[in-house]
Amino acid sequence: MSSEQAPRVAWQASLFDTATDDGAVAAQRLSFTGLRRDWLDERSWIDVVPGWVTDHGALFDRLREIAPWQQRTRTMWDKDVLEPRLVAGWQTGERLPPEVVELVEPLSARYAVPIDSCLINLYRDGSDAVAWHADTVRKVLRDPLVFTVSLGARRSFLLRPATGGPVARRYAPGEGDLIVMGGACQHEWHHTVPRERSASGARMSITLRHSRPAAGAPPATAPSAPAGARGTRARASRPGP
Ligand SMILES: O=C(O)CCC(=O)C(=O)O
Repeated sequence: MSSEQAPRVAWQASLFDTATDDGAVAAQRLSFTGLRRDWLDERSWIDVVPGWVTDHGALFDRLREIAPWQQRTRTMWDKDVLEPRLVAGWQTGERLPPEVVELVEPLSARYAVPIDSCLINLYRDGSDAVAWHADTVRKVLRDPLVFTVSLGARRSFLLRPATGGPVARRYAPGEGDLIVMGGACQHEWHHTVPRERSASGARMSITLRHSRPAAGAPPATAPSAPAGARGTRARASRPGP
């Protein structure tokens, strides 16, 4: 899918930006002052920064235009099916767009991790979704951090223990919010963006990850995932989450 074929979606992105010519709003851009940490249990946490990207509409439009979108397939019950979302990624070492580099730098500095992976997901409408899973980076790193910047319409982002059971936490990120999953989240918890008939338009999530440990972290001996924890099995020429 080339940039001439930027996906058409129902989201008039730039109408939703907070005016960045206002000095106070400009100061909030990529600032961590509104950060809240929610503990899921004694080992896993979620950081939330509402409205971290103030000009989220413009960023949505730009990435919709320039990202190398792909329709991936996944194997389910021995059949190849289309993944219900579009995904764009950059190989390790490939130059990220400056609009993404701008997000990576403050996150890398605050959380003391070398971010080296970026995948962007486009949920075109409420029928696009991602099933319960934990990110595969857990297999190579102990307690990886996963950063997600949500642009566009708000969608449910749910968490439950990897061993199953009811939804334990609900968020509704969109419009520039930042969510960071940390601690043992990828080992002991699962997350999902479910189908949502009432979704008000398209949502894009920029997911950023690291493949080397955080500064001062214990050695990267990844604990084995609890029973029931499994990764997604999407296939594409670019790396998965
Ligand atoms: O879109 C999101 O917020 C979640 C994406 C995700 O979990 C993934 O791609 O592994």
